Amino acid sequence: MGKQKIIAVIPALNEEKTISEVIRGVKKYVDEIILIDDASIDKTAIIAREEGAVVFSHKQNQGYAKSINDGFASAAERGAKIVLTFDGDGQHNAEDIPGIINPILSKKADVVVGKRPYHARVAEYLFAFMGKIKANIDDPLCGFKAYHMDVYKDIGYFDRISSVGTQLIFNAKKRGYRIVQKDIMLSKRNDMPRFGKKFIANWKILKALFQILCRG
Ligand SMILES: Nc1nc2c(ncn2[C@@H]2O[C@H](COP(=O)(O)OP(=O)(O)O)[C@@H](O)[C@H]2O)c(=O)[nH]1
Ligand SMILES: [Mg+2]
Repeated sequence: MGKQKIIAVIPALNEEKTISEVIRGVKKYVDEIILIDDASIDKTAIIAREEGAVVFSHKQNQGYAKSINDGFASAAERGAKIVLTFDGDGQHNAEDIPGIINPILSKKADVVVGKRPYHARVAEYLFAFMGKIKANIDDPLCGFKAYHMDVYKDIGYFDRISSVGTQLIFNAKKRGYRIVQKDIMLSKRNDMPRFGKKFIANWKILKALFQILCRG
């Protein structure tokens, strides 16, 4: 049996301060890195390309979920067997990648969801409560996840409802795929989250929560 191609998809918005180190770390564990630059106004795309990532740049900001949609489509075209999503801001630690990927490599899981030590926002606690009830997942909003490509191909899309990166795991659960959780480390971000200030970020998460409950 041949080696399974592993591709990391990194959504990034104005992450020029951290992206170089993030790519260098992730590169050690995956075959390719696809970075979706969502109309960054800084050097994110240039640096990512220099570091060897395949970079797609949106002309206008299309958001986190749409960016990962594009990343998955490209990963499928490039023959990925496993896709990993990872943040570009340095909050995730690349040393956690083997722990996230190994359950899929050893066929013990179809999807692996990272579990952060704490939630950053009030709305995340509500979302996590729903995730626990619906799919027994403690941290559905964690951006660090791995998927066997068969799951994505079976379902046919990553996200259609701006679910902050969660629709595929809920669909996977519905179809009976095996989902495993792994504790991950979480570093502090020294500047503003790109997801928005407190109120905006909480609002986006609440909207995603209703979308999953009504249409997910
Ligand atoms: N492509 C894209 N990436 C985004 C967007 N907003 C945030 N990100 C990226 O998604 C990751 C997580 O975002 P972040 O703001 O750190 O969320 P937090 O960790 O929940 O505070 C980072 O790599 C961001 O650069 C967006 O609108 N588009
Ligand atoms: Mg972050």
